[in-house]
Amino acid sequence: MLTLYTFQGAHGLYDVSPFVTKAATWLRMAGIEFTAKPGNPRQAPKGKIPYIDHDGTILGDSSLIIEHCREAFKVDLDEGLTARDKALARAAQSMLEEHMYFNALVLRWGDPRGWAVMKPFVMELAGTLGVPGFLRGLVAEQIRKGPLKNAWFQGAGRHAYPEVEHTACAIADAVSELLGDNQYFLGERPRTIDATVWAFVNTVRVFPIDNSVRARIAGHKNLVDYCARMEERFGPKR
Ligand SMILES: N[C@@H](CCC(=O)N[C@@H](CS)C(=O)NCC(=O)O)C(=O)O
Repeated sequence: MLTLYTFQGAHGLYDVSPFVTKAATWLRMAGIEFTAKPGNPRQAPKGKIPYIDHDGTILGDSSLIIEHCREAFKVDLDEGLTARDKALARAAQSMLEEHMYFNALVLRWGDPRGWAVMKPFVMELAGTLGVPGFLRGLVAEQIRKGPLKNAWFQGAGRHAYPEVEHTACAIADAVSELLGDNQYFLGERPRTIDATVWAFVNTVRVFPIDNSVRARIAGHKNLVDYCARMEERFGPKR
């Protein structure tokens, strides 16, 4: 039995965390049945979500989860890829997970336009954890410090918001260029990298923050069509 520990959906997204969406999408792509349950970073093996419990094996990190499941369930979505395609997938993964992610973090948790959307969500989450109404605003501000600290140490958090948007737009342009006319990121077949590309692009595309990054993605027809294609075929459901 496989349990995926997640955050929570919002605004039509399967999960507000692109890493959770990536893992859940890959499991769907691989045809592996799983149950999704709310996770707790304090109980996660690496202090982060997602993590899994697979017949008693507890494992954190979306990429390690995918590697584990690939072996355990004998599914290889990347069969026959060239070394160059694998390298391209690795580059795209790093660009989205280690760079775009932190820019999106700043635009969600730091930029007032993002925080206006995030704060009610975090307050509601605090409510589900039993925090009384009058304290939820304070608790949300406290929780906000965590992601902002992470973004500060990574570096994105030290830039002005327009600079962060500029970088995130450049990444969106790069993904669009690399996708080109392909149906999926590396061609006509969905591969592991599509779980990452779709999760990160679609999360920024859908999360309702009024900034230039969303507008930039919306202006790339190939990205919009790709997101719709992935959603229809592999979008995980709660
Ligand atoms: N490399 C990890 C990153 C996971 C990650 O950053 N998760 C965030 C949510 S998007 C998290 O759990 N943050 C909680 C925290 O840092 O306390 C993966 O691929 O799963």
